[in-house]
Amino acid sequence: MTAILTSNGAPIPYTSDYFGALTASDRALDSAALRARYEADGYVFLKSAVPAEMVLKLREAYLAQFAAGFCKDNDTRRGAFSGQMPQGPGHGHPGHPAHGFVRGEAFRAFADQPIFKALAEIFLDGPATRIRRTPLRHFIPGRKFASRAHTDRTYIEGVAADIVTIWVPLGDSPLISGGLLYLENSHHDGDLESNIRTRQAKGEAPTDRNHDTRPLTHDLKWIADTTGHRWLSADYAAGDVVIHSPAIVHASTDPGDTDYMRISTDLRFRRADSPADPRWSSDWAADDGY
Ligand SMILES: O=C(O)CCC(=O)C(=O)O
Repeated sequence: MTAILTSNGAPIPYTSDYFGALTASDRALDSAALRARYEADGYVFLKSAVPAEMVLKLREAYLAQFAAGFCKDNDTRRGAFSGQMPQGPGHGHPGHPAHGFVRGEAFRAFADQPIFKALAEIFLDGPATRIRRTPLRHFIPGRKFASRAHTDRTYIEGVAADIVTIWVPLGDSPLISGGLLYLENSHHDGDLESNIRTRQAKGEAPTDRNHDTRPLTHDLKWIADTTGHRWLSADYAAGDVVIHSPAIVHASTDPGDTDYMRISTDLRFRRADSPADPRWSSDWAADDGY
């Protein structure tokens, strides 16, 4: 493991001052115990929650949409990057494979499996409806591009108790390939977002995107130093999922020294009796502005 990681190019030392381990929960816990973990930690990390083979098949089906030569050795099952960038529209824009894939039968059938709804219903403590807009993320080694620190509630309307995200890595997703990180206990830090918003307004919060104030920052070291919270990481395997609260800050690092591509999806559910955010009622497109 390299001693310095980056996120959107901003460095963060890979030390115990900045990083800790995500704690996996036992799948055998009953609903009340899982809810208690969610309440306490802001996330529940479940190993092997869905069959790895099903996840790997979806990964393969997605990568098969790209032109020959994109995957190393044309091995769409493993999904290593050949070094040959795809031509055409940017990720998730109309005409890009991800745009068509989230509208296709294989992806919908995956997202609509009863296991995900059943998990959501545990954490929402009642009937859940899947939110249609479902981003497909794909990070290509060699590029300094990662998820910026943010909370989901910045992007989707609704109170925290009414919405839950199930983050599903589509394939293995170790830290070196940019697996998701959670800012420890940030969901319990009531002043965190407002403090950072104040600093953003004064121009004191580092950003690589002046036009977009929704992310808290791209600088994961700065936010850890500023808030006193560490980043929690895991070497996710195909089949693992993390259920997370709309109030927990999360982000990712740039892919490091690996050719393996991190692909994942965020399934979102709301309580069936809560209001729907109309912006999230269509299929995801990277240029939909939400
Ligand atoms: O996969 C990512 O990098 C971002 C995921 C995310 O923001 C989410 O699941 O809410």
